[in-house]
Amino acid sequence: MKRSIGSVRPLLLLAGLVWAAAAHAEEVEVRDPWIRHMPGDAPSGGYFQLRNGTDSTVRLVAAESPAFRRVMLHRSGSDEGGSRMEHVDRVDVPAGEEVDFAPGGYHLMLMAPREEVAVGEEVDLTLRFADGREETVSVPVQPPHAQGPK
Ligand SMILES: [Cu+2]
Repeated sequence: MKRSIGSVRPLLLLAGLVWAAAAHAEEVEVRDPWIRHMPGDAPSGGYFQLRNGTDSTVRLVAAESPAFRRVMLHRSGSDEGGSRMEHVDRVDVPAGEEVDFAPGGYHLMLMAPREEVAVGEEVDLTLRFADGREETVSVPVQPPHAQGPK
C-alpha cells in the first residue's frame, strides 16, 4: 500500500507542474518593472514590458499604486517642436505580443506621491485591463539617472 502511494505522489506533482506551465502561457505578464523616481513634485516614470500570452488582444486602460494619488498612461514622442508627451486612454497588446513601456515611448506617469517615496524601496503597481483582468507587481524605485530596472 505504501509503495503505491509513493508512486502516485510524483505523478500528481508532475501533473501540477504541467498544469502550472499551461496556465502560465495564457497570462498577461509584467516584466522588469521599474520606476524612475523624480524628486519633489515632479512626476516619476513607470516602465515595464507587457507581454500578452493569451490568444486575444488585451487592452490596458488604467494603472494605480498605493504610493501615488494619480497614475496616468502616457506616450512620449517627438515632433518639430522637440520631445513631448501625451495622455493615452488605452494601450492594446495583441495576442502573443509584447509592448514596451520605456523612456521615450509609452510610460506611466506617477504623480502626487502619498508619502516620500525613496530610491531602493519597492512600491506596488496594479495594471487594469478592459476585460477586468488586473496584474499587481512590486516595482523597484530607481534614481533619476537610471536607465533600467537594475
Ligand atoms: Cu509622461
